[in-house]
Amino acid sequence: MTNDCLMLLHCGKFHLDLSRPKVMGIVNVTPDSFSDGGRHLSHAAAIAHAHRLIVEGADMLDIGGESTRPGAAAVGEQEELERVLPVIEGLRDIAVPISIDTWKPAVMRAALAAGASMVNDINALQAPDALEAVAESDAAVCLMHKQGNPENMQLAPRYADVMDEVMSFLRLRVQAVQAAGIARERIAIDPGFGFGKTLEHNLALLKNLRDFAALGVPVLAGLSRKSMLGAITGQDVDHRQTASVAAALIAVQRGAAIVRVHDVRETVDALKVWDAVNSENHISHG
Ligand code: 9MG
Repeated sequence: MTNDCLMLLHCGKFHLDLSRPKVMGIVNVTPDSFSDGGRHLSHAAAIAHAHRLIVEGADMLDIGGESTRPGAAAVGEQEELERVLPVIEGLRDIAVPISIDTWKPAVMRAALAAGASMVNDINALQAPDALEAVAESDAAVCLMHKQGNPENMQLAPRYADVMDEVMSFLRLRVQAVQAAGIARERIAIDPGFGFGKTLEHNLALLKNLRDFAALGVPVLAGLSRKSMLGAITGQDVDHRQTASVAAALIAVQRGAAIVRVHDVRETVDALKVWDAVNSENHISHG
């Protein structure tokens, strides 16, 4: 599938060609993800899961040690480091970029030193010292919009105009990040589906996702298994795979360059079908 943004994303030694959409596989290293008791087993399970996602076709991995679900409490820096670092170190030699999902500068620095080449920050590098932590590396960064924090963000999301506010926020953050010395080729943006948004807000963002591409940097969309899909389908979180694949396809159709997903194999297959229909080099019938 050719996407209309002919862009590269520079993630350390990796230069991702985004003329075709990329699939970012989610590896959560939180107690509820690999709840097998001991820490060593959790790390081994997370590493095995990451390898499985690569076999299934993930173009990159997003590793996180702090849950960002609505209502989730923050974890301490040391705890987060103990969760994610052994996993990143265990994946150091894989052939796809590793993104670290964190808003904490100390975790960013340690993860980048351990082999990560992208920072996925739900706080858009607004924490003190976060800009510097990424600027002193050659890593890429994803700047996400949110209203509030995971603990309180779904209590009463409110916008005068959700598109206008999210676009303005991301425009300003791209400017701030560039001013800190991070080149445009290292920046992606994300409207932050479900982060301080009602179903109506999320639908408005998805309908108008293409407008974000006008900011001139790749758009990442994370819709996988989110409660907006539960609200639409009536399915609980364990039965939102079909809705998640549909949402990823819609996001790509509307200009997303990267989709962040749990169900890599299914998303990759769906994108292959889409690509076969949309690519210029159709299979000919002889
Ligand atoms: C960590 N995380 C959870 N949901 C996310 C989303 O939608 N986008 C990004 N960038 N990160 C997310």
